Amino acid sequence: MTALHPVLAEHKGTWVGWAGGASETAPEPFDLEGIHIHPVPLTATDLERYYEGMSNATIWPLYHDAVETPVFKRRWRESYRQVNARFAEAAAEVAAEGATVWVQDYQLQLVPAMLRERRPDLKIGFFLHIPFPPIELFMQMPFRAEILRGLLGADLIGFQQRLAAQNFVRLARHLLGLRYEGQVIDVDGRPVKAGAFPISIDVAEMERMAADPAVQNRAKQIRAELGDPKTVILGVDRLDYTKGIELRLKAFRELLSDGKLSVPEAVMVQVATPSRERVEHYQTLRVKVEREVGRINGEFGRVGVPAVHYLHQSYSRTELAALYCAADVMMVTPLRDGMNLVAKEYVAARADTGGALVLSEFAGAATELRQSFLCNPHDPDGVKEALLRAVHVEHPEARRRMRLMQRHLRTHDVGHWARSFLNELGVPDVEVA
Ligand code: GDG
Repeated sequence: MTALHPVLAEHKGTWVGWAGGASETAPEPFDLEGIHIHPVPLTATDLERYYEGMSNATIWPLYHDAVETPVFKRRWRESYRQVNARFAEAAAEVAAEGATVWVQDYQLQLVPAMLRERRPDLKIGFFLHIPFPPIELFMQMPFRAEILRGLLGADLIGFQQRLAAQNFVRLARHLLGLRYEGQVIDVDGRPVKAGAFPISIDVAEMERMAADPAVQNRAKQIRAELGDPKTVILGVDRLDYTKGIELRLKAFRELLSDGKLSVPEAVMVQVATPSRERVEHYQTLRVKVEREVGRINGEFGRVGVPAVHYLHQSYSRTELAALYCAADVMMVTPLRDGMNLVAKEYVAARADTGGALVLSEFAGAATELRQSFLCNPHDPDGVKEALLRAVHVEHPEARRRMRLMQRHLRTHDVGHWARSFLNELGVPDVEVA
């Protein structure tokens, strides 16, 4: 939603989305910050089966290289169908004749086909924010053909990466025997296009926020509160097992233990925003991360001087911007990530052209942010080496890298993402679901 807000406001679109919380009925539609909101309710059972179950314990891990074992349960599947039908119904109800509906993400993969059936007059786009797995992995999905047919209800299916789009067209041939030419699949005579549309951020907004004197002062204050260390290393993620938080902590611990880094010259700040707390994988992860933080602080901290400042909390956007400005090294080390907006936010926030980004090759952002310190998150020594290079990079070299990445982002912001997708869909005016 954060990424789509400027797009929706600009196009005066209607947002058909979860009302938040558990309830049988949704509030009446309303307007908020230039956007028309049409809430859809989810009951407590939907939350458990559709959202926490099918979406976040089956599809999420399966599409992220099965870095955690996907859980398959039949009753979750039925709930996924029901909720997708509810969203399709709501979109069919609010969309004007011939309108465009843009369906977002893995929780709604059946919606394009359901919507096409109800409203063949609509133009339908779908964007997947997370990776799309290779055929071998996707084939584990119990109702795989139904999901694929659901997606194929769209006119245009957008992915973060070219490879994901390729996985998809190959899968359509493999599973349903559909023919394709380039990225266009022939679905019973109807062309369905797959393509890569790497998402981005509101770059100008982040630059403005980071330049705000209040944010700059807060950044200085954060550094002072940390004891004015030489090097502040930062991580900002939802507490999710795909984000590689543990491996990053381990790299830091080993560098302290090797004597390559020391406290208090170097400190680490890890913001781990609470996420999906009722899903078991996430509960286990929290225990592991907190154990590692405890271990590092136990071994390398002193009274009043922790080595890792661990914050299992949510922050305001301005506080995040201040943290970005305060950090010498940003660590973004996912095992697999569709894009990773934090990496882009950090680069955009560093208009002072300081700072260094350590970035996993397995984040979609790595395709674009080539001047970061890239690493393979599966190789602990590689991660340590990238972190050390980022810590010791000379200032002119750091500035050169940052500037090149900033130049790229200024022309590839979230507006560019939305326009590219919608242009490809052939739309001047849009409704976004
Ligand atoms: C999915 C895909 C893809 C984080 N903590 C706080 C907070 N955040 C904001 C960040 C950033 C966003 O949340 C996280 O975006 P990411 O891209 O890093 O990761 P996912 O949540 O996994 O997003 C991902 C994305 O969709 C978009 O397509 O890039 O690959 O997994 O904007 O700044 N925001 C606030 N307080 C926090 O504590 N306000």
